[in-house]
Amino acid sequence: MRVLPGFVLSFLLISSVEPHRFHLPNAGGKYLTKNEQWLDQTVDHFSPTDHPQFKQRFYEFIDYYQVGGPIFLKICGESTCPGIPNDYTAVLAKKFGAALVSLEHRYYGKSSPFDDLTTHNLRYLSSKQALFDLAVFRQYYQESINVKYNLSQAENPWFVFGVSYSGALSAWFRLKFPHLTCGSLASSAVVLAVYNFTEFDKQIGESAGPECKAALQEITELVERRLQSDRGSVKALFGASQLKNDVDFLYLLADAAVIAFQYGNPDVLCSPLLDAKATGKSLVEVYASYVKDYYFGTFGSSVKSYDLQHLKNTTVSNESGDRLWWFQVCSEVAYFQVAPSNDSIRSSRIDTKYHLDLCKNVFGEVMYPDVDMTNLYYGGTKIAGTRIVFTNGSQDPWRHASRQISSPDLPSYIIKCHNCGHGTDLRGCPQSPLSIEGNAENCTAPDAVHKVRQQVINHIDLWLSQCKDTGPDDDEPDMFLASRRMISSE
Ligand SMILES: *[C@@H]1O[C@H](CO)[C@@H](O)[C@H](O)[C@H]1NC(C)=O
Ligand SMILES: *[C@@H]1O[C@H](CO)[C@@H](O)[C@H](O)[C@H]1NC(C)=O
Ligand SMILES: *[C@@H]1O[C@H](CO)[C@@H](O)[C@H](O)[C@H]1NC(C)=O
Ligand SMILES: *[C@@H]1O[C@H](CO)[C@@H](O)[C@H](O)[C@H]1NC(C)=O
Ligand SMILES: *[C@@H]1O[C@H](CO)[C@@H](O)[C@H](O)[C@H]1NC(C)=O
Ligand SMILES: *[C@@H]1O[C@H](CO)[C@@H](O)[C@H](O)[C@H]1NC(C)=O
Ligand SMILES: CC(=O)N[C@H]1CO[C@H](CO)[C@@H](O)[C@@H]1O
Repeated sequence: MRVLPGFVLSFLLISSVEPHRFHLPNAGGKYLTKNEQWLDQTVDHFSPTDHPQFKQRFYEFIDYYQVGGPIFLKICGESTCPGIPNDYTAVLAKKFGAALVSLEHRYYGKSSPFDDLTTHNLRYLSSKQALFDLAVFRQYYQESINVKYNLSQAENPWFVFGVSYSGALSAWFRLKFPHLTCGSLASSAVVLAVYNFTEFDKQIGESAGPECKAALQEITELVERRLQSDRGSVKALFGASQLKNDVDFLYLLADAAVIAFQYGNPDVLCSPLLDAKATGKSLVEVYASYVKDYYFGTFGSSVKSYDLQHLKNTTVSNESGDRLWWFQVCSEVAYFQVAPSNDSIRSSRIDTKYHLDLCKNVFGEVMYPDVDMTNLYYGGTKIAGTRIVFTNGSQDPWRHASRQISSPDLPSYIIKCHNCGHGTDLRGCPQSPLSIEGNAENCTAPDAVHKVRQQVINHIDLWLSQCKDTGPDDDEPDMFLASRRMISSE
């Protein structure tokens, strides 16, 4: 998943759209607020001597807030953060009488510490710095809401939320700063850094089912063959002539199939392919129509995201997210979506070396994602935090980088249905077009979504109420009463 900075489509705003980034469909203009506020943030939290600052963007929405109630921090991940969308987190905020706040991730959107994104300037782009940003913001905002309500030293109960990479940040925030939040929702949270992420392709095969999978494999073979004989025409057929490197092109083709399953539209892809098989139409041509109409059209991805020239561009723009996320991939988390050695859907030319070469090419120096250090720092699937609720969608290829097992302190739920993908608990299905408030009526098993949502609500309710008893500071004013029960029961 390349997951996200924003471009406007006529009816849908997608924040960044390739599957090697987790591209999450965006809110399409339905925001509770887009009113930017700014925080002076430290560029390097780990330097003992040097403390330059940059401006980091955040948003607040307090219409649902009942004084003394909880503060919900919705973590923004690897994309521009244009505001606070009126999504399912907002539904929860209303239910709990919570203030909603959201901080843009450093470097993305308008929160870049540097004017130029050279490799050297990206040295402060990491999840570790981002978590520290969240901690600083949490303290800053607590003070500012105290001032607003003329309270001193008050501590509201906080809860953090995130999906995908920001879901991992949500879990990691609770792990590393347990005194700053009562709990965390980690939706489709990729907490395990994986070097050769072959399970990703395998899950696509399982989500597709045997016939659609076989059709996709046949397409890969046919395209590979045509790349040998007539490279130019097959790229042109997909509108991707600008990609000089054949494997970049094959990567685009793999991603295009992934998003159908990742975001809950399997039939948009598989129905026409199975029909082509049955009626003898050209599979490659039918796939090319899908890529152009759906992946580039409806979904809003672009060929550019796969173009090395674009990834090398160091100018700060609304399209910098591709480069920034690759930097995090190449340095910290990998998730290299390499072809499994057997029964792969994607081309076997998409291998480990392809990814390492891309990193070297784009950033101009040898980079090696130190996944062992990342997992050592956070614990991977053995994360030893408490009060974190994990959710996964059954069809989502990313779920294999999420937590595997459930325990009382770290409950984990899987939502099973034909179109349950990435972040389904918060976003519903399908996610393109997205029903911004996360309506689940078009999930093939709405009850599966409702059940997990109810569990999530129960955990939030319980953990907010327990927060005061176990909080670090017994002298706090008794501000937690409002959070002991939800404001409304549905
Ligand atoms: C970036 O901004 C330009 C100019 O404002 C706009 O035309 C373009 O669609 C935007 N692209 C994205 C990806 O948001
Ligand atoms: C704030 O609280 C102080 C002390 O309780 C009080 O004197 C003051 O009038 C309050 N100010 C506002 C704006 O409510
Ligand atoms: C990843 O795959 C490559 C190529 O198959 C192999 O050489 C390497 O040892 C693998 N690395 C890990 C950490 O699995
Ligand atoms: C780099 O990106 C900027 C902003 O999108 C654009 O104006 C510029 O032309 C790009 N440079 C190259 C060499 O493509
Ligand atoms: C390779 O995949 C096929 C199809 O799933 C399976 O039947 C076969 O056993 C696999 N071979 C190996 C060596 O894993
Ligand atoms: C569910 O699907 C129907 C038919 O496509 C559509 O009209 C309706 O708007 C969808 N509902 C939601 C909440 O997306
Ligand atoms: C609780 C639960 O079902 N978690 C699932 C999350 O995804 C992983 C990977 O598929 C499963 O192994 C877990 O069972």
